[in-house]
Amino acid sequence: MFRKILIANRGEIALRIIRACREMGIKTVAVYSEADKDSLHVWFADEAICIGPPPASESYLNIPRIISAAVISGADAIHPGYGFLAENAQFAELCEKSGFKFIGPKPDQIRKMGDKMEAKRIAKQAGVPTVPGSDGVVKDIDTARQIARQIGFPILLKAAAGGGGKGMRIVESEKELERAFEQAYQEAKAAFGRGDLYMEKFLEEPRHIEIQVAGDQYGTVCHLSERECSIQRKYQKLIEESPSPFMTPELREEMGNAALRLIDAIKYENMGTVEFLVDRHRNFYFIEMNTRIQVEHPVTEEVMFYDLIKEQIKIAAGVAISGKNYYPQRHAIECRINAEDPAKNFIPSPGTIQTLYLPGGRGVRIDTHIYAGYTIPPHYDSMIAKVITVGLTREEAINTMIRALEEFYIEGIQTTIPLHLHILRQEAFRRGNYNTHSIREFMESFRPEK
Ligand code: MV4
Repeated sequence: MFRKILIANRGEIALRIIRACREMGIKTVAVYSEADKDSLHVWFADEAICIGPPPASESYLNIPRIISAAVISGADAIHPGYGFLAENAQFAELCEKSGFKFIGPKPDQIRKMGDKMEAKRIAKQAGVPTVPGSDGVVKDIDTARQIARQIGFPILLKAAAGGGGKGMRIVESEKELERAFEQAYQEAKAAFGRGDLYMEKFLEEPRHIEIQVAGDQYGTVCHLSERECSIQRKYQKLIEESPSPFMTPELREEMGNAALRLIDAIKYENMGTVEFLVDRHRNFYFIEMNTRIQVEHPVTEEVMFYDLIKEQIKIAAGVAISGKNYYPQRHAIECRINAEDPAKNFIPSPGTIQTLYLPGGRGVRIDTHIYAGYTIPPHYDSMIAKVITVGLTREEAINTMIRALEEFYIEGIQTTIPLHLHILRQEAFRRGNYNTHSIREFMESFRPEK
């Protein structure tokens, strides 16, 4: 097992990893930017090293500084968390070349799944259903027109280098195609340095359901069932839950096996997530794979009684997994609390937390790095806490969540808590009758008091 792990991240996920390490008897090294000197991850780690000024490009994304911190501290492994360098193949490569175990997949596995078209090609070859569309890059507008005629409108243009919704464009008819193609290409080129586009049939009102997977260094794979993440705004997830209210035992078996075929095809080693869109007829289609631990991993932990971070560390250290799949035994929901003002179009609301009461009691888990007196810096992601509730039934988990969010008391900044409460009280949500478009309706009836 590792003796000392450097955590190349900040905020709640850095804390989450530090806590797992402490329980495993592994020493921890925090890295932090000048803006994070009063952060809890700095306090809770055994050692902490300042790696630069507030902008992420000069600190949490600065590879030479992080590797230097690992050298100085004598760490034997690096955990990237999520975001920042978690899916940077070059970073993973450099960690290993510098003698540190990267707690994540092999660089070529990150690379393959990072290229969304390549990922889709591998999935298709492994017998995983994919959305009908182009086979690879759509080279020019004539090819685009030809494929669109085959699959039918509406179609979706996606950036090969994209992911997470960036650089996507819906095209309703042939007369819009040429302009959309040009715009999407330029946008992708500006955002990712690569304009390549691929095309898919646009699915109407799909659900976003993802399968948690794990693979070890000996080729053994398993899945840990699904999370439903259909409640998203601007491709940022707001609420996640497990099991999905739309799931059936048969669909879970099929989607789980499909996810395993994909990771088996690349001999994936690490925790990972295979994302699918599911239509109203329960047809499912692979869209992308995330080769990291995810923000919403706690909902899986709470329904399985399985510590995903500890298991991830063990896999990196060469421990074998059993190969048996896991199924939800309870129901869990997560609400992501952001320091944003939902009354002012979600404008970020950094600042000092004057007063704080965090909810507790039965069935409530809070993953957060905030405390009374803490100043939220403006430089990073606005997520400040995750509230996870668990119950024997979905209804119980929802009712506990409402109770917990009503108890959550925070002064000094604005948060997305009022929006969460509004969504949790919607009849459609309570019935489990929602999809990736439902957020629009929920927002329309949302009247934040001011
Ligand atoms: C789609 C789609 C409909 N049809 N692909 C958005 C983020 C990226 N991961 C994939 N996304 C979508 N791809 C086809 N062929 C609709 C979405 C989509 C979406 C997906 C998941 C969660 C929320 C979403 C909100 C709008 C659109």
